[in-house]
Amino acid sequence: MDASKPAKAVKDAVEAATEKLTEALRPDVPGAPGSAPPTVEEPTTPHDPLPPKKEQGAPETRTPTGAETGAPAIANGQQGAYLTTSQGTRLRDTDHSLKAGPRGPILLQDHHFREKITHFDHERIPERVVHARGTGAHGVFTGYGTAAGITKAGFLKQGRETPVFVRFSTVLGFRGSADTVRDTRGFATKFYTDEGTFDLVANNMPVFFIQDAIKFPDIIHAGKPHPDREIPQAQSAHDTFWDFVSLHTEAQHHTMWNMSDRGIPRSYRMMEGFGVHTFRLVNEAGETVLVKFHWKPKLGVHSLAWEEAQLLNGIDPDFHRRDLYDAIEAGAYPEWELGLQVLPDTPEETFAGIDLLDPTKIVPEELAPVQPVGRLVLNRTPTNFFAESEQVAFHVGHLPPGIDVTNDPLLQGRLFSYVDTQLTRLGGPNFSQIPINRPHAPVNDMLRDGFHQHAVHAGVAPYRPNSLDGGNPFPAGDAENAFVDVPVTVAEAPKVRANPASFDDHFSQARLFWLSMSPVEKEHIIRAYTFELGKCYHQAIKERQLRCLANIDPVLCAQVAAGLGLPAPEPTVPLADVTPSPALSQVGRVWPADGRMVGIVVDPDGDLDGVGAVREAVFAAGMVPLLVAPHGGMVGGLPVQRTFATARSVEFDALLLAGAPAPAPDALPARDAKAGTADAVTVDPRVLLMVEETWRHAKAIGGWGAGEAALRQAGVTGTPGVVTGDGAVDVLTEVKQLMAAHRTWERFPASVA
Ligand code: HDE
Repeated sequence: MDASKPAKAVKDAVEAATEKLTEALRPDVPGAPGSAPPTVEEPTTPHDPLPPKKEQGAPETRTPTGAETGAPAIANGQQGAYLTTSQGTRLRDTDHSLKAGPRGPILLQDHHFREKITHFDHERIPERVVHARGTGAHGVFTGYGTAAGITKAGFLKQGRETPVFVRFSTVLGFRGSADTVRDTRGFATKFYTDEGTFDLVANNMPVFFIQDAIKFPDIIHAGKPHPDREIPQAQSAHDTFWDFVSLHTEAQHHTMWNMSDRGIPRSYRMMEGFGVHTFRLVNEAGETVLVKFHWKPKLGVHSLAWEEAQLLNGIDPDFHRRDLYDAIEAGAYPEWELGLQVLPDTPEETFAGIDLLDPTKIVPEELAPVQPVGRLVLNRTPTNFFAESEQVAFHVGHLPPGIDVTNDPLLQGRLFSYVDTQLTRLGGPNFSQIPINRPHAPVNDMLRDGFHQHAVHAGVAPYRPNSLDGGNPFPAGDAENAFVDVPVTVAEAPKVRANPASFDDHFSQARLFWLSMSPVEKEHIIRAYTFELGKCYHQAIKERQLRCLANIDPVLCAQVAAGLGLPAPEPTVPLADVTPSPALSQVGRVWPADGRMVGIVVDPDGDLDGVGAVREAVFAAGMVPLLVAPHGGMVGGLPVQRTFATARSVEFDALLLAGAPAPAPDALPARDAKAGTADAVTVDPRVLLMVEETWRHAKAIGGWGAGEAALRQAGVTGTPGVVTGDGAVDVLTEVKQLMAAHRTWERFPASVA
């Protein structure tokens, strides 16, 4: 490093140079593995490791105690051109163990062999007990300053930029499970603020299954695969889940959210996030308010169709992960606004009759609007999944001055669990020193030693008070921005294992959610309950859950009962008289289509007019075009991304037909079962299947020229959401408008009001 330049300048220069190089290597569509195209022959000329891809970020290079190092991010990766041992000794050969002659045996002295195998034997760490399946991205949060009056937290100050790392996840599935299962999604954000790290460990649903943390192992044991056969994976459609939620009725509200379209998001980019609990904010003057945290996605809240989700679980189990990375790589940076529902901090801790300590309740936005306080943009993917997404460790107790907790009994339990779990998952008490977890604020914590200690602490007196280290570290006060434990008065009360009486209402807000849905969303909820309960083995469990549904809504109960072939029971409690909250519905507005995938079917033997222009127009609209052709390689000078054999409609948000390709040579059921019976058709049957599925999933379809004829053959011309015309780009313009509403909802007729 050039010692004459400040470290930060060197770091910026290296990163800028890396950016330039990778810009030059940038492929057309996202997803290229590696930052440079490979050669057919094995490369043999030694050179340094390739730079990361342009969109890849990495943890800032900080010391274990939070100081800037000035080193570029790549300083944490492999160095030099030559293969070495872990100690940096160069090696001649890593393909043959050291043997007594070519026929062996292997010699115990082969330290390279032993090091390589031993390290490999220990590559895996325990997966998270919940939220094991997830994926992360780097970004930046910018405060609007609108929260300045209610909290002293600096990262919310106007224009203040704070680096963040976000990890999205499912809850139930194992680390290798599919992304698009029906489940709650985690939405955990680490803000590396200069006043200490703040973790907002949120979900995409605003309520939780249980009111007291002591029940967390119970709900998770019920949701995870059955312990005898270890099935089913990553889903709630099984007896133990429904056994628990039907007996433990406080779970009914969250269960309703899971059965709604929120349980199958289209993309992590299109999810809301909720802190669930009520938190307490404190300002410079020591005044407090209660708040609920909300993330509002710029792209709106959208979901998959259930059949799409099911198909994707097989066709692209990494769908959400890929979608996030592809969007960032394509420059369609996902964005959210952080918002607060601000509620008065009264001794009762209630608002409009809603107990703010009950995590099974929301405060409808119509009663307390969500006020925007900042903007989150995700603009970098990890350079290394394990180092970043896997090793990131969140904790609800990572709080900066200005944000404090409440007595919500679920939150109180979480305050214990999150550190505890990292001890085994990350192998000891020093997990905050792992690069992705390093704070960006100076750390002087008197914590010492332990497994994997990365810091080299000086001094002799890690205790307080001391005189041998000159009294350091010193306690901070208000003037030094110390954390504020708000001195909330705790009412005198007996020690009991009990809930407040207000926690006994288990059905009113499930009903509120149901009544807030549009007809098509209600249909999806009916179908989800019917499907999930239909997968249960035992009749008694289905009957018990129907009793719960009867207490939520008679129409919902009757429809699900009919699907299960069971009588609909009568309610056992009076139906709650609630006012619907239109903000809960996902349907009826328009949103930007950034980062959406558009499949373009081309016929290499047909007229390719307009294909190039449409492809450019899709790029220009911030979306990603994927050319689909009978074979790989190039068509009309353009690269093919999918073949009829590899493509499936569920990968695309819209389908464009630029031709009517005849059945390709591989359109044989024996080669590709999707081909079905190819005999009767003049268009490749896989293209017709794509059109049929896209139509069934209510997504936009467009065609021009011969493409229009293919749509006619598929029998969809003239139906809602199918655009035909002469000009390719005009067709795209209309298709884009349809995509803004996410789906052509008329194609899903509803039977309930
Ligand atoms: Fe968590 N939760 N949780 N949780 N949670 C974990 O921490 C726990 C709860 C949430 O991407 C674990 O590091 C208890 C609510 C997310 O790394 C563990 C209770 C909400 C993530 C844990 C809850 C969440 C976790 C597992 C009941 C939404 C993934 C691994 C009181 C507001 C974070 C880990 C990531 C992860 C405990 C309830 C969100 C075991 C005891 C409510 C997004 O510590």
